[in-house]
Amino acid sequence: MLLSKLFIPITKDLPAEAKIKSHQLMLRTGMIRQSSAGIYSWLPLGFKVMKKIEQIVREEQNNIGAQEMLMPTIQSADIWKESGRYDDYGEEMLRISDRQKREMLYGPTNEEQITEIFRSSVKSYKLLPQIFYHIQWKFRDELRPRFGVMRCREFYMKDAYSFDLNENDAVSSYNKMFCAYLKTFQRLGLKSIPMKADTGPIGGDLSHEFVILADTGESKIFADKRIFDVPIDKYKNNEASLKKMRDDFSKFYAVTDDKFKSEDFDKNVKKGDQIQTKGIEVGHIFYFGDKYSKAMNCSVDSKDGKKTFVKMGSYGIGVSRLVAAIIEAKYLNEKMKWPKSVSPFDVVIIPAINKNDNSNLEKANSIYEELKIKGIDVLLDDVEENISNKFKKHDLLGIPYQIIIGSKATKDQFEFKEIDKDSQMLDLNKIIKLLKN
Ligand code: P5A
Repeated sequence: MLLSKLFIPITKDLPAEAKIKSHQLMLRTGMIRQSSAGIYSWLPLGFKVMKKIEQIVREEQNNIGAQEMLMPTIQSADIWKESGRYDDYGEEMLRISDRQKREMLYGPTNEEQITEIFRSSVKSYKLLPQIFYHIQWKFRDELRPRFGVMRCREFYMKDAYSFDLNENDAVSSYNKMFCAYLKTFQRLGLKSIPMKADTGPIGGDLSHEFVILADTGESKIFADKRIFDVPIDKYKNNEASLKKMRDDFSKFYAVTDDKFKSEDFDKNVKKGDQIQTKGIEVGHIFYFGDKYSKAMNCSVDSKDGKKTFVKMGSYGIGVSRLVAAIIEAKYLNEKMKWPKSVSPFDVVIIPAINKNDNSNLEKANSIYEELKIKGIDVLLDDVEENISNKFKKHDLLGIPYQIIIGSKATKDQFEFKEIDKDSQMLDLNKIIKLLKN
């Protein structure tokens, strides 16, 4: 992509409500534009990052055999009346009526809808277990939307739903998802900690929030610091190994503030290992047994012919929130620092462009073409602008690698720089090798 063709409407005047760095940086780099309170448009740069995050989330869901589908954003109130949540959900739910005066709503989550789909087509235990997911917009009429896309009203979520015959199997599904979440956040360059948490309006009694540490986070967390050292790569993708992983994490105290009791904290964690800090909730998983299946009469015939209400869990990742959460976890001074896996571009070529001499731009162009052929997602800064302004801009954008075509460049050696490291002179083959790795 040529920078001259990329729509990045840089905003200099920040609104007063942009209090945290991720919100400010997302506005400054034209990633998002507010359309009304807590509702945003995603402009090309922001959208590109969000799509990369979405794809990693998708791959890790597919890896555990979850099946992707797509449910609508607008739901009928009838199924919510069946589950009993139509009234319980309160003012956070955006209620709509259509021209026939039918009560509809913009989905804040999809437990009812997936249960309705499941009950009308699955009748036998033989089709269990099943895990479905979709990646879809949600609406929650938050009283105080804030921090940009971190807590907004319209947001993009991956939500998955598991169906099992009994509690034992359902806990295996829960463990699979637990592990998939840790892997997903790791691929996004984040260290996430699973914390025992309250279940709120989703319900059930088993739940973990996945939290990443950040001073600006809204979740207060209390943990044994040794939980940070539990490795996640050594566990295999089989039932026993996944159970072991969850057990290994469960050995260490880690809770959000609604589960916190100071006497438990002191009893379970020695003083030197206690951490109390803040974090951002990027995912939340729930096991709620037959809460929805019973209320909505969703049962299957078990082996002995008895009707059994299926045991369900639901599992959410805040895909749009993650864009802000990654910035919040990684930024340094005024600079963004994208992990390679989600950076809007793999590399940027920065030629020093001189009005009377085209040679740097020509060199940059031929490197650009070569990198594109090699499948590298490359941005070429072809804008005629002072080189120090260019560096400032790219510091702000946080693309992890730069190829600088200036006075140091020779016929076949170019200055290659990894963000926050010293640059080195390399030929194009070496650069391609490094970028491919
Ligand atoms: C799990 C999937 C649920 O809704 N039902 C389906 C369950 N859980 S949750 O914890 O309420 O939300 C899941 C994740 O969505 C993100 N999130 C938000 N992101 C931006 N703005 C919001 N207002 C918002 N609310 C929730 C969080 O990452 C949360 O973990």
